[in-house]
Amino acid sequence: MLKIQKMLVGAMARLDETMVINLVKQGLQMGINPYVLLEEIRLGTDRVGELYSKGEYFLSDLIMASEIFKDVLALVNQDRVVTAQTLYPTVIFGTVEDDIHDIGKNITTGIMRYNGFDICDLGVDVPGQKFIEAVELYNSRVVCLTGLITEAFDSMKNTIDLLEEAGLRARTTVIIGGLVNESVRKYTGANYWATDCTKVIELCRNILVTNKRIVQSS
Ligand code: B12
Repeated sequence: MLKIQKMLVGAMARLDETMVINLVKQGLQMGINPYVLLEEIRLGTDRVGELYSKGEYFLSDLIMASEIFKDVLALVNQDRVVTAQTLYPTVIFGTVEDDIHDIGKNITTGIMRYNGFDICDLGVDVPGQKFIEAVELYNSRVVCLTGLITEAFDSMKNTIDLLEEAGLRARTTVIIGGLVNESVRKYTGANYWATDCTKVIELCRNILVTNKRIVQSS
């Protein structure tokens, strides 16, 4: 790993905004993939979360972490050309009910749009019924759910149950992301889980182009 990347993790964990921004600028000038830089910053936010859990950081520090992340995203997106033409059917995306974390969602939808996916982003704290309405409206085959707090797992499950009740489950693939794992996938009934936002591109291509669902090995 390059020195710059290691330094990014530490700078984010210390919430040193000036340092984070300078390192990102340097990284971009060196031609490092922006998403590699974002991933290091994400690792730094994990450290922020740990310190918050231990009572060493406070809510204001979580807010600071999200502000730094937003500034970095703005910097990274500054010179990006948005893909004009979308290549695939609409993917429905949202942070589930009771949860307002949206940084990971915004990064993932950004990457997907850049790769030619049309995204209907429902925002944060989205009630299950809104996802159902969007699936019906866009005739979508993929729903992506973000959740970072424990309460989000029930909201994800509820959303998937509602898809079932509406008779839409069989034709809809549900991918969950955020602070999730295989146990959460099983609990919620989702088809896939991912914490690496780049994986979603391959998954969605398989589903939308070849109409193929692969069995997830975690
Ligand atoms: C920043 C932050 C906040 C910000 C959020 C700002 C925002 N606009 O998003 C603010 C300050 C608002 C906040 C509030 C709260 N937070 Co908070 N927060 C965080 C923190 C530090 C970082 C989260 C983050 O943005 N990470 C960076 C992004 C890039 O990572 P990511 O979301 O995981 O996304 C990546 C992947 O998961 C993936 N991805 C994301 N979505 C999807 C979807 C799909 C389909 C796919 C494929 C991939 C994918 O792509 C991304 C890039 O790789 C985490 C700590 C942590 N370890 O995560 C705590 C954390 C999530 N928060 C926590 C808590 C407790 C709270 C509060 C309850 C605090 C409070 N007392 O009020 C509230 C909850 C509010 C609510 N109802 O949602 C806990 C949750 C614990 C739990 N298990 O429930 C954590 C884990 C901190 C901790 N260790 O205690 N928080």
